[in-house]
Amino acid sequence: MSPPSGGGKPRHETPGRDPVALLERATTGDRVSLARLLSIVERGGPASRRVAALAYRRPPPYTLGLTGAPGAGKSTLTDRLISAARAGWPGGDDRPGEPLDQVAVLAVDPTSPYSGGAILGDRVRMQRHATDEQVFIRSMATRGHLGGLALAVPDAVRVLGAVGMPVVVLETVGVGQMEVDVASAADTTVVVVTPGWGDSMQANKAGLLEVADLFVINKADRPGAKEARRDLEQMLDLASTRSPDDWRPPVVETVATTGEGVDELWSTVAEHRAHLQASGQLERRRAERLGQELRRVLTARVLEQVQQVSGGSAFADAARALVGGETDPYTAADGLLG
Ligand SMILES: Nc1nc2c(ncn2[C@@H]2O[C@H](COP(=O)(O)OP(=O)(O)OP(=O)(O)O)[C@@H](O)[C@H]2O)c(=O)[nH]1
Ligand SMILES: [Mg+2]
Repeated sequence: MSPPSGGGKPRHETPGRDPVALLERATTGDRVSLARLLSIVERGGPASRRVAALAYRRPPPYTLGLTGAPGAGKSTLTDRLISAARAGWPGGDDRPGEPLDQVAVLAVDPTSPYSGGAILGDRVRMQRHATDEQVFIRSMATRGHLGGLALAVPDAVRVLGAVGMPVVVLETVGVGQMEVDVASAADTTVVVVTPGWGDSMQANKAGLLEVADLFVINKADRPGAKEARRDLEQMLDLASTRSPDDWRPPVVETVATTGEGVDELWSTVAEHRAHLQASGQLERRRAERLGQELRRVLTARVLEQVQQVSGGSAFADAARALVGGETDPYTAADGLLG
């Protein structure tokens, strides 16, 4: 599954649009094919269904979600995490200390219409890895099909896994419901806050507390880190009474700009991963997420059907019959769906 590392990589001729051929080429390290597969998934429609049909039959990658308010330092932190991740999982793993072949980053911005790797800031902030053949960075935004990002992101993650990426870092901006949905598509969800009034409170209000497996107080070089930690620990004290899980989200302080605390963050992520594996929760969570995904696809399909039906002549007839007092909306709906 691993692509050839280093130089001497054969230059691939422009791949076509056939998902099977694209996936094959992407698996051997062809980034153009991988980018094309992700574009297909992002656009949605029949072609993306063919890609999903292949990707979901291969194992998923380990997904690390990073979410938090705009400017919290997620990209700077991701850049540092890439270096830590490339050194491998620290201990406890089947391949302890062995370098990870590849790392993929999916930067998701639900508030931006730009996409396809066009988020310049992310590129600049992860610049150190721009020339690393084994690091793949891609941005995704709202543009896309019915159901949007909530469908496209898990598909993209599966494509990255299908081509052999062992770890995918999912960076999501913001604090809304969509972000919570995307963040919770990860195996380990990291909520990034910064010192300063109300930031950790906002994480609580936005429902991020519910999905956080661990908290990072980034920009710990600024005043207020202690207070932020105290706020978070207090919220966790209250939350832990209702949590059936025996995992209390740790709070890690980092300075992403210098890399301080990043090794601790990475080893805490590894601890959480080991906890999920040992307790059988990894399988349970993934099964739950797949069920949720299936519900989303069903909802999107039913909505499509409603749009189709309500645009047809049978609908116009039924509406006229309603006006004429010849039927009722329930009987009419039964007729249209039948
Ligand atoms: N002082 C300080 N500044 C930081 C730290 N981490 C990041 N920054 C700065 O904060 C700014 C935002 O960093 P980004 O990494 O782009 O933050 P982000 O969360 O990815 O931002 P969006 O993707 O726009 O939501 C940059 O100017 C960083 O240099 C830190 O630990 N300390
Ligand atoms: Mg960013």
